[in-house]
Order: sequence, then C-alpha cells, then structure tokens
Amino acid sequence: MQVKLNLIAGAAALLIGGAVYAQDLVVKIGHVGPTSGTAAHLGKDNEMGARMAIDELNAKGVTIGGKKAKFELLAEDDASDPKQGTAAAQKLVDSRVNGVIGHLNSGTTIPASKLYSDAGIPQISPSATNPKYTRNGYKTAFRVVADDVHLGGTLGKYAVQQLKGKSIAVIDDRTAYGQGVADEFEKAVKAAGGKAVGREFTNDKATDFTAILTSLKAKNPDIVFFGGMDAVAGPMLRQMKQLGINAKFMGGDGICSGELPKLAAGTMADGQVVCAEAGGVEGEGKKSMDDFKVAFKKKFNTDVQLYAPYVYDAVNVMVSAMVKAGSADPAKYLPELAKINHKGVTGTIAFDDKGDIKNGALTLYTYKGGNREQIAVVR
Ligand code: ABU
Repeated sequence: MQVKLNLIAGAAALLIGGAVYAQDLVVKIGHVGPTSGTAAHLGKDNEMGARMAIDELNAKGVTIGGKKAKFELLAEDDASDPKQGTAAAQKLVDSRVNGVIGHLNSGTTIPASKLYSDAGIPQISPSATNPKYTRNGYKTAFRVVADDVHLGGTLGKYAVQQLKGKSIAVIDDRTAYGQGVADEFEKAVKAAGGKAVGREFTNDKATDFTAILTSLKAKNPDIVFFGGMDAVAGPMLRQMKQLGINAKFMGGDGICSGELPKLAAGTMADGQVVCAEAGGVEGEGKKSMDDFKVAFKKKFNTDVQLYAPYVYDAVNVMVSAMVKAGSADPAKYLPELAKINHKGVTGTIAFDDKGDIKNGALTLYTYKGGNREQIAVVR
C-alpha cells in the first residue's frame, strides 16, 4: 500500500535535482562547437553565448503551450573535425534534442546538417558561412550570419577599391570555409579590376609557412588574403614580419577575433589587418550589442571573441518559434522558425526560403594597439 502511495505521489510531482516538476516541459537545446583544438577559444565563446541565453530564459520563465519550460543545454565538442562533428550530431539526435545551435565551422556544420535533417531537428548555425550549408534543400538548416559569397565578395571589392591593392596574393587552409571564402575573394578582386598575383595553400593545423610566404614574397604583394582561422593567421603574420613582407593582411570572419593580436604575438602593425565579421549592427541597434558584451563579460569574466552574440540570438530565435507554435516538438515549431521575425542583439533575424538570414550585414574591422576597431557596417 505504501509503495503504491509513493508511486502516485512521484507521478504527481516528480522532483529531479530540486528543479523539475511533473508539470514542467523539459526542452533540450543542443550546442556543438570546437571546445578543444586550435579553435577552442572560439568554440567556448559560442558555448558561453548559448549558456547565457539558456540561463536567462530559465530565470525569466517561459511558457510553451501552457507549460512552464525548463531549458537544458546539451553541449558537445566537435574539435572542428568533420568526423567528430557527425558523431556529436548523432549523439544529440539520439538524445532527442528539440533543436541544435551549431556547429561553428562549415566543415562540421555541412555534414552534420544531413543527420539533423533526417531526424527532423531544426539547426541554426551561428557562424558557419560556407554557402553550401543552406543549398542542400534541408528545411531544418538555418544560419544567422551572412555567407562567404557576401563576405569574400565584399572583402575582394574593398581590397581593390578602398585599400587600392595592386598585387594581391591569396592563401587558404583547404577547409570548406577557408577555400570557399578565398575563392570568393579572388573572384571579387578580379571583377573589381584587381590583379591576383599568386595562390598558395596550407592546412588548418599548419605552423610553418616559410615556403609559401617565400614564394609569394617574390611576387611583391601589397595585400595578402588568408582564408582560414585566427590560430593559423597569427603565426602567419609573425612569419610575414620575419620574412620582411610588409603587405596588408586580410581575412574573413575566421581571423576576425579578439584573440588575433595575441596569436600574432605583437607583430601586427596598426591598421595592417582588415577582416570582416559576418554580421553587424549600426545606429540604434548598437546599444543592445554593447549591452550584451558588458553582460557577457560580467557573467563569464572574459570578453566576447566573435560569435557569442549570434549564438545567444540563435537560441532566442529557436525558443521564440517554440512559444509561437505552443510546442517544442520540432515538427510543430519548424514552420514558425521559418517565418520568424526576431529583434535580437545582432539585429533583426528573419530567414529567406533557403534558411539564410535576410539582408545580412558585415562588419569590417581593423586592429589598433592590439584591439579590434570597427571600420564600417556594410550590407
Ligand atoms: N565562418 C568562419 C568560421 C566558421 C566556418 O565557417 O568554418
């Protein structure tokens, strides 16, 4: 009799860790990024953006379909490795997450998107910029940043028209992101009437660039563009200085982090580097982004590296779609996600029919005194 009473009481008000009751709706949000490896500082930045959103939503209290939602973050590390990325994705699918924010790299996001699509789980990448991610026809794939066509195209035009580059060399790291953005950059340089004087490649774990830089030095470039990430760009800048290559250095969002000056070990001249983040806010929109950065620093005791605000917005966009649908069931909230119009800290987020952000912005940056300085927001 006592056992029966206990079971009834347990079913009526189940208490797990003192927080979750039977009437609560548990919503599992997966997050995947590289929290180990050379991009760990960026992966952790992204994960903290997700953590911040989840903590705020739980503190605020969100009701979905009449039930109090309790959000849980299931964080996975893909180490920027496509194989580890699909393993992490499968783990989240097996855990029946309600949605996924990630991955950070295009090389992991693209293969993982098939698994999420097959499972019907909505995925929002906060940072993968290779256009192929949203070109596979998967209705579950969304991104809150501009793509590499926009990024490489704008930087290529800027190199010729604003920086007045006459002989432009290009290096890429052969990843889906690095090669793609470098191709778009080179295309835009040529379209703007500029001259590409050499193309070299390395890989995303390389540390010695002497051979390719020596080969490019002979071509006397005034701009070197690198398609790849900051962990490789930093040592490359150091070696450019050692070899006496006094060219401007450009790159996409992968190099445009707060960490780049440290990775270059003080070898960057003021204004030498020009890069672009694949999003941005201007005017009145700047205040919420600035406030976010202050709150982030207060919570985690570290500055935003790059895409944490975009991850924060991606979580909120997903939850907003669940609230509108009155359900966290992926099949039910997916149509709401596709037609969302959300004002976040990174601006207004709405998706086109491919899942790309509508009217995406870019922010051009340079570095002075070891700090990132905004040049302009462009669309
Ligand atoms: N977008 C830069 C870093 C991530 C990626 O697309 O691989």
